[in-house]
Amino acid sequence: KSGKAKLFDESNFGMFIHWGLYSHLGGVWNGKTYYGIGEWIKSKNVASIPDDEYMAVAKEFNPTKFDPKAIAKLAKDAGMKYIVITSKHHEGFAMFDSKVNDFNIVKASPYGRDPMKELSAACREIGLGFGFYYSHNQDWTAPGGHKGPKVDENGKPATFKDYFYNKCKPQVKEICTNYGEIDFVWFDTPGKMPKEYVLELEKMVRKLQPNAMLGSRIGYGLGDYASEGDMEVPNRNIEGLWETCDTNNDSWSYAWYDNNFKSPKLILERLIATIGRGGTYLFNVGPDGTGTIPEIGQKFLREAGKWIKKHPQV
Ligand code: JFZ
Repeated sequence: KSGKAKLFDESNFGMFIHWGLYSHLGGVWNGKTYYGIGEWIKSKNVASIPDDEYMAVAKEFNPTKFDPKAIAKLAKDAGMKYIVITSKHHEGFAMFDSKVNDFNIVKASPYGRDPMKELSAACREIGLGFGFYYSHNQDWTAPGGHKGPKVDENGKPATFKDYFYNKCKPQVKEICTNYGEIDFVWFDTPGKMPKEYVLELEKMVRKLQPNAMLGSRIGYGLGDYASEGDMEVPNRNIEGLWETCDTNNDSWSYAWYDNNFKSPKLILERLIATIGRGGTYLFNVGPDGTGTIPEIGQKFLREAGKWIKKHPQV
């Protein structure tokens, strides 16, 4: 394999990072714990948090312990070849410096810095690939976003088209412009997003980042590789380039109660089963609201990495 598929096809092990305002909540709202996947806490079926209250969480979000170099080093020590991180999850909060929408880490949080600038630089420096997750269809706080408010700040009806041109497309442009060359754009949950918009995104990403790989979750079969079901290792061989994403415990994002960390042995078993079937294993960690990855998860990854390094590539 050559060209852009090279990193993906020959690397086979990457770090996925879910990190956002939900990481600060860690599975708790108003003193009550909500079990399940932490990044969904706002949704109707979980804590059903009103938009204004959820958006106000940004004022408390100050991840001063976030250490991009240490995270890049951890991925490297684990034997991983790249990092894919949530630039914006369904909650709608941009974890990067966005000029087109104020609900972002630089403008709306006391942290006031762009952690993605530093993480992308740290990856490049240490020789890792880098890419962004972006929730293109679901946006729970943007007027017109899928499962978002139906009216804007002035009470005027907002459509998906409004969301798409005011926030989604310009933000995808930002992540494809301001962080140098990136290796992945990982869209998610396309649902019933109209095809015309998905095509527009695809066209723009291909133009701005011709070497970036797009996963199949952009929708309409447009990706460069298949992203198979979450949190499982497919039990059969699959044709073509494919990935499975899995997480280090039971939630994608940090949740205080989630201590079910996969042992080094289990990480290696799942990695080998995936690679043995021709796939790539994208393994997720969830930093907490301070920016720290739970210590036990770090330890297990390093131990798995030690074993991998005993078997160097030739
Ligand atoms: C999505 C997100 O809703 C979730 O929060 C997380 O980010 C995960 C990686 O992706 O959830 C999905 C998407 C697709 C499937 C399952 C869960 N799927 O295809 O089986």
